[in-house]
Amino acid sequence: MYSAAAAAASPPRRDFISVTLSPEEAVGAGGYNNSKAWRRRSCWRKWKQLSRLQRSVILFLFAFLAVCGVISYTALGEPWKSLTNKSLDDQRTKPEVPRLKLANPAVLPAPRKADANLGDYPELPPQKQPKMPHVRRGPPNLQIKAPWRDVRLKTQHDTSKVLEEPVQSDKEEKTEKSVISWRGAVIEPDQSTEPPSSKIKEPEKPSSMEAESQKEPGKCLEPGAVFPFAVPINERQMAVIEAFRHAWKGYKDFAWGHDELKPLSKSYSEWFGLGLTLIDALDTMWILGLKEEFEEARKWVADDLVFDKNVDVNLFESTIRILGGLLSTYHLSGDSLFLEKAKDIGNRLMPAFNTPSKVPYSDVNIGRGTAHPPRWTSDSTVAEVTSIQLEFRELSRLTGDEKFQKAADDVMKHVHTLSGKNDGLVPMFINTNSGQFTHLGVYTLGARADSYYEYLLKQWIQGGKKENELLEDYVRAIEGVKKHLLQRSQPKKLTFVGELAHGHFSAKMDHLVCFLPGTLALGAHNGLTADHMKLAEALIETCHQMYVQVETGLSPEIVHFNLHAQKGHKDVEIKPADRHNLLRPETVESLFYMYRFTGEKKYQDWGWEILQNFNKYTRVPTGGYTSINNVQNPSNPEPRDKMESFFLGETLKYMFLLFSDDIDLINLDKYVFNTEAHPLPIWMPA
Ligand code: DMJ
Repeated sequence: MYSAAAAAASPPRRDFISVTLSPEEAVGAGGYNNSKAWRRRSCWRKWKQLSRLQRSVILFLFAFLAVCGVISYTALGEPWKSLTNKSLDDQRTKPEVPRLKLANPAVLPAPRKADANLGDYPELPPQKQPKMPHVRRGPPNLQIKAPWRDVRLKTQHDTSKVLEEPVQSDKEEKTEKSVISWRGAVIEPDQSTEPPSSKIKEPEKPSSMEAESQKEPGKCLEPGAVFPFAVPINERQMAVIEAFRHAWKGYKDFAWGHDELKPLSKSYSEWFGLGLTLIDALDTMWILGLKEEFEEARKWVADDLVFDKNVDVNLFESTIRILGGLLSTYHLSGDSLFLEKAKDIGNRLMPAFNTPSKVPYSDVNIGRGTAHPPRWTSDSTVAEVTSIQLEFRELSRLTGDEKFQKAADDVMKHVHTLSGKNDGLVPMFINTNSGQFTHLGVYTLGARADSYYEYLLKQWIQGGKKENELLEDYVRAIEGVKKHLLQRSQPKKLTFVGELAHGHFSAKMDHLVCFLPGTLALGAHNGLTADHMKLAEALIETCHQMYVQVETGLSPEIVHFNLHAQKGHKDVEIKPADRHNLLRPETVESLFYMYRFTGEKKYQDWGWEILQNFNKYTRVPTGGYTSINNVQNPSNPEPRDKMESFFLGETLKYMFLLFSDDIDLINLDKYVFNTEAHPLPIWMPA
């Protein structure tokens, strides 16, 4: 959802007037004289020497600072009240938690979504992995024994581009320390929020639909049960399983229990310190039928996953990856361990909603129960606060505790009423104090806004298509996209979704926008008009072209489309800062929906090409796949040494489902995928 490259693009122009005092002026012509009267006269003389413009600017600056001071004093009033002696003591005495390194706030005043992981965050220096007893080195075991499906993988011919020398591990940075703070003020949890240990009601019995689905093949099976695929898996699915096992081998060997694998330096990086890749991958292993791997991972969750940690997590990222991953794994496996863990993290995330507006803060300390926005702003990202609802609503349904759903639904109801939209399109930021949109006038379907649109439709589907406001907002927004953001490129006349900034159209499209064809197709499948499907077909062709028009056959993070035909120019142009590929899933995700709903084989073929190219340019022989820096250079794609958790959580899962001809393998009339590809059940009418 977040693109640091996008955020870093076009830093604001900084105008300033410099006032230079020469050394002579500074000490006075007659040498140094420190008397008060002299200093007063000297200052006055310097002031008089300034031009009228310089004096006006200085006076204006003073006036501006004074006004800012008054405003922030007012705005900070509430949080400052919560600054207690105890929390200050904590600040002084307790060890502080590592925090994300801040981008230069003066240049990038907005909150960052950390998922881009573009090297801005402190990473632990590569460490020698303690040898885990269960770590299996050597060739992966390619055979899965009964009672699970017997997957005998032909060893895929490794066409990998050899990613020869391990790159230098990222610059080692000392982690910046901080206590949970908002501009220096410690924010205490609202007393009304239940502490993590609060008693939660017994899980609800599975809904009638779940009960029904448990009788069916491939649905909500008991752990350890055979996963009976109605349709035998095919060669392409086997290739996905092989890719998954290769990625998993790297994770197991070098990053077990840590957030992300660094496959080249054979180490890992921590973001939240919660085994992110492992949790994100749980339901993929279940769906792919990798029982052995699943059981090992389950054991880690049971024995080692602890949320009682003094660590800041991003509300959105931990909701979609951790809470979403645990909930879907609970549904697929029926194993209550995952529901217990889901309740635990869900409770620990709740302090984020304790804001004046109820629009949640971006960050929560899950050990302390405190929450805060980024240090340099009280804004949250619109996509982040509106893309946590599927998970919190499902948690309420399962636990019978409505507080999760209420907090999440309140945000949507509030956003529904807000002004500042443009034909249903929303700005990218929202203020947690006022609850109003900020940075008005900029509209994108990419970073910081994308999954707002996705979750409007998906919540409506999850809730049984009854919540009309969600549908209205979704349909209006798609009309807004058509009216303001659609254009056609040259020479191929590809339909693409650009961006609008204060009335100016930009032909820029993030790869993230490639979720949209899939979402449009899902809407059409659920009864929305046929023109949504037509648009989906046009846009998935465009996303496909974002791969095939590039030298490696892999899409960059961002493209710019040519609006005018120029000899020798393709539709897609790539700026040097945008030519990385993070193994993102969005195009494969949309290909999956398109194939499910149309049955057109070309979508499978397009996905197959992408898998081949991931194998060719991003596969690391010793295990794992890596993000790359340059999709335009097949002879050196410049590996980045990072395997994002969504490669296992999303990309490979959608690949496997795309190549399947079994519509009951996560039936889209029974499950809705969260934005991290974790399937959650659609609620049946009571
Ligand atoms: C994932 O974390 C989610 O799909 C999110 O919605 C967008 N960013 C990444 C994948 O690109």
